[in-house]
Amino acid sequence: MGIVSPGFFGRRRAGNPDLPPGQYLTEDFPVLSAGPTPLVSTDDWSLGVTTETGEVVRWNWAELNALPVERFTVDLHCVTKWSKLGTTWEGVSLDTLLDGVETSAEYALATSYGGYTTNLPLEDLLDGRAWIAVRYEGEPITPEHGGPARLLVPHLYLWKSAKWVRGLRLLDEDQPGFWEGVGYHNYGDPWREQRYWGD
Ligand SMILES: Nc1nc2c(c(=O)[nH]1)N[C@H]1C(S)=C(S)[C@@H](COP(=O)(O)O)O[C@H]1N2
Ligand SMILES: [Mo]
Repeated sequence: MGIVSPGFFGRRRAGNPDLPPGQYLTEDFPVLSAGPTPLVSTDDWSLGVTTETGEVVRWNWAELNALPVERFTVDLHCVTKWSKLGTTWEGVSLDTLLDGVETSAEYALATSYGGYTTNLPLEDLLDGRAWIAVRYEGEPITPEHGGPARLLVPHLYLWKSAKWVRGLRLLDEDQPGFWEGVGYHNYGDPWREQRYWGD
């Protein structure tokens, strides 16, 4: 019989390779909103991309849904330590959306109905890593989870996934968003546990 450290098995039991450090699994879908839920009708909804030169490209609901909609399954990691694995969404990839947008900006600030903002490098929105999601588990996204449309950037902590998204500002200089401005990490990689400023 070999010598086996109990700590090794303990970690193996707890260790889910899909779970970033410090996170726990949850089956339900918590709602985290910094303010009231804005109720935005799809008749009124639009998404505007504003480039660093001030050019605006805008899609209304029908125009967004006329773009190729992808179905994708991703894991969600909230900075408050819950993770939800294997969530399935439908939405338009930011690669598709930004395809015809002329820009040399390096940063993006997502803006939401209700006033929320969050920032990230523009490249993190590209290469199949970010979507404007319009459906969750086969149904329209409920208002509390960001419907009619939310940004999803699942490789970063979930505060980067702006609910009720209404715009993307493409910027030459980084501009902190709502949580980033009060001490959350500017980038927010769950695998490097970048929760707060200085992590
Ligand atoms: N517009 C907006 N988007 C937001 C937030 C918010 O308060 N307002 N909260 C963020 C945070 S901290 C998290 S964890 C997720 C929560 O998404 P959920 O409520 O669908 O779980 O939304 C993010 N997007
Ligand atoms: Mo969060």
